Amino acid sequence: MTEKIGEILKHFNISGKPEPLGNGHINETYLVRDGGSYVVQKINKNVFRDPVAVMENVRAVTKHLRSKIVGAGGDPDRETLNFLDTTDGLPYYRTEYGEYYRAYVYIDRVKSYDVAESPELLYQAARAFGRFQNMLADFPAETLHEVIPSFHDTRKRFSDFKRSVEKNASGRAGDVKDEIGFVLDREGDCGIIVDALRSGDIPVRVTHNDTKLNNVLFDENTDEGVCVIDLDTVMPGSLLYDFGDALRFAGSSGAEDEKDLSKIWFDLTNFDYFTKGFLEATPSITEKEKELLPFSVKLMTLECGMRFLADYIDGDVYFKTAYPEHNLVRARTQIKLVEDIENKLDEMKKIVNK
Ligand code: ADP
Ligand code: GN1
Ligand code: MG
Repeated sequence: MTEKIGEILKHFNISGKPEPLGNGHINETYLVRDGGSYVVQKINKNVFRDPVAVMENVRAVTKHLRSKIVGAGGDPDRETLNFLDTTDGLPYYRTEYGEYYRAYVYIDRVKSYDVAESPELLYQAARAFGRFQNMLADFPAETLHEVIPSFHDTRKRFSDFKRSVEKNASGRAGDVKDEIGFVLDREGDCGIIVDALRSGDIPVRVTHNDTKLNNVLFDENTDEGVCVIDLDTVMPGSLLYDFGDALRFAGSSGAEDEKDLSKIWFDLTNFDYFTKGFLEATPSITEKEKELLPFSVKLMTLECGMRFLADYIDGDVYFKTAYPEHNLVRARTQIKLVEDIENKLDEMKKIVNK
């Protein structure tokens, strides 16, 4: 059971007709134009088991970002999210059915992209994500809740994947043997970043952890990266998660759910522009992190591919899908990208060292 969205708005003291917004895979997102414009989101409770903890993280992070933006002479109403309290003074509204909603100010005159339309856009995205990480460099990591435990622990993702295949809840595993084999052949890669974090070879940082291109808003006129959004997964992590995951998505020649695999490859020009923007914005990057940049793109793409494939085999219980094969189509683009990245790792290393 859910409450009508119109009822929800009252608790944030806003009114208007909600329209669906964006192409996120997790939350239900609406744009509401009132006197001002607002984004209202229903938090996905299947993904975020503790929405109160999510909101504590997000509020603390945006407060920190706000003070950094003000300190740098920026515009805090545009460069970070600004959440509304409910009429009860809470950062979320809980319905009688136990669903959680939140609202924040819609940032106007921006664009959001689901595919990289130009290398310059990637340069801008990289600067925005790099800046974001930099602004959180002195955020007290220990105060953040781990809202999705082991989110980018690829070794754990691999064992979850194997469990999904064994369980075969949807009965689909038999139809995707080649894809399953592709993932299983790469078990050896899965521990490399988590082990480097555990041994202290690379530092733990506060990271975004979901650096999809459509989680940056770009200025409508200048295409500059204005604001990093979708802050639910901000947690302690590795710089490599943000770098790799961003290029998994934006380094691709096509959409994440492109059905024609002949249109999917890993674009080295995109990689070049993103790497340039990211390195410029993250002066504290260590030599070891730099060395692992190309590999991180492969690993984060493999991780996402195994998550899509596992969800297909589980029966589409995690990611939003628009049609029955959607998760499989997504898994196949990721697999195609991993194959291509494997062939391009040497060129990617040269670009990083340039
Ligand atoms: P999800 O977790 O489902 O990905 P997001 O918070 O990323 O949810 O929101 C989904 C999409 O809504 C974004 O990718 C973006 O396109 C759009 N969006 C969200 N907030 C804003 C905003 N303040 N201004 C403009 N577009 C937004
Ligand atoms: C989800 O929420 P969204 O659409 O920005 C997912 C990411 C995946 C991505 C794949 C909390 O991101 O981890 O990489 O889909 N977010 C969560 O497109 O699981
Ligand atoms: Mg998103």
